[in-house]
Amino acid sequence: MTCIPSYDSLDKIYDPAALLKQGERYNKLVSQFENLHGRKAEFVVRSPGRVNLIGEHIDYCGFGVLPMAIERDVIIVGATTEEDTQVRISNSNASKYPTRVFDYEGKEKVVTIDSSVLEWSNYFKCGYKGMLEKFQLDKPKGLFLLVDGTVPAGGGLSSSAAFVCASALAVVTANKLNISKTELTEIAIVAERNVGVNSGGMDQSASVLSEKDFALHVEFVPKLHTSLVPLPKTSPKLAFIIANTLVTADKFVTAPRNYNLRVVETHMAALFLAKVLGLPSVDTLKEVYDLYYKDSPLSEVERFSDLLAKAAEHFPKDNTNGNGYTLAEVADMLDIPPQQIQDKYMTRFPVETDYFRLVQRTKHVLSEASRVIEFHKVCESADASLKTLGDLMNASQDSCRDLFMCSCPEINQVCEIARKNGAFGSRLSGAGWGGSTVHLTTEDNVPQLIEAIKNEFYRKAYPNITEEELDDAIISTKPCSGAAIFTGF
Ligand code: NG1
Repeated sequence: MTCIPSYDSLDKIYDPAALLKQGERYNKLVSQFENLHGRKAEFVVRSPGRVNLIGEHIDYCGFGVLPMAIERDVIIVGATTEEDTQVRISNSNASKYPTRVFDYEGKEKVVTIDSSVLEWSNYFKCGYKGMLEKFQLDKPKGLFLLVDGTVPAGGGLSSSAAFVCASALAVVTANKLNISKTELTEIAIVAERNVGVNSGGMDQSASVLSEKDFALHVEFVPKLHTSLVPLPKTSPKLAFIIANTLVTADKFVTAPRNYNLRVVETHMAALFLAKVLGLPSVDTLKEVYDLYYKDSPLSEVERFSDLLAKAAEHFPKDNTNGNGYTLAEVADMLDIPPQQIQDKYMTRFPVETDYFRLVQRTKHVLSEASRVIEFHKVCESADASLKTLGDLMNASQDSCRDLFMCSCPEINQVCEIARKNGAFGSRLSGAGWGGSTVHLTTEDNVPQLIEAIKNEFYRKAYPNITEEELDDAIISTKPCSGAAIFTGF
């Protein structure tokens, strides 16, 4: 069993260039904790955000994705008490995230999470509930906690997963429980759904299972499996830039029209394809792919092209000029009463729409899953070409924009500027509809690319933006290590 690593020095976690700043941050937090809670800190845990290099909106369809952990993270400093089972949780940004206190509600319930409100401590509760449901403790330790996050909220870099994973790890550490990295990840994936978003598993996997200097190929079927992906050793060295559009993509608020709707559309597409291809009823497009090509001599990528062609052949023409199918039409296509579709797919996570765009979503998911496989192959080949990787990223962005409709004008604009200024590939990263973009370039081009995006995008879109805000919005990043316990304080 691979346990969560414990590090006594920050250089096992961060890049040398970041050590001074991170050292100051940790010291400040520990003393802030002691002032706030009037007791010594007993543990410090961290879990990072991630940038997704390729494979967008396909994790919940069961297909593999290729993210990497970044330096931005969530740190939790904590201490325990045997006297009660209360959790007292504060945030270093107290004006935005006020202190909350709640109590353990017993083995069955653990804690109530009201997913109808946007409440920062809900993300902690997800990790807390997930862990205590697993371990069924009679009396978990009372907790004093201080949280500090540097992953921008709603920025497409998985601030929520970083927080849920760090929270789960804090609960494990405080109660001296034993858990593997994979178990922690699996629990965090399910636990995060308690806030009301039907999320996939990419973010929690990247946050927990990443390792310094590698990207991560994450597969979900038949079970969670990750492999470290070396990034090409080019000269000049490859570099990634992350540019946050500063358009806040609040997945929680827009879920019924965006995220959760896409999840439902891809389930419907899977049901339809399974039906017309003579397969048993399934939930995901990955199941369709696996079942249909079980004994096929075709290569993985050929299977995707073949399935795309089959989909084009079988989906009926819609009556809405390409806007998609109504619920009644979908029900007809699936031969299932509309109410049954509502009950199964739209009750726990409600959706709001008149049309379901199954053709476009299927095209995106299958072509994107194929691009992930190609990207992975290129990274592992001896003569990996940044141009080929960049082309795949650009194709992913086009597909997100046109077929999955999860881009936005600001993302499109930043990608165009970047491509004109030496990015091999540029795309949105994460759920989209705002948030961050990721750009592949080489180290020598980083300053020029950052300057171009600052001038042509940020200073125009946000004329009052300060230099400090700019430096926070656009960063060069390297693959960082995953969740860890820090003992060197
Ligand atoms: P964000 O919102 O960027 O953290 C979300 C999902 C992922 C994945 C991407 C789209 C959560 C926690 N994460 O990422 O699982 O589906 O969208 O590829 O919901």
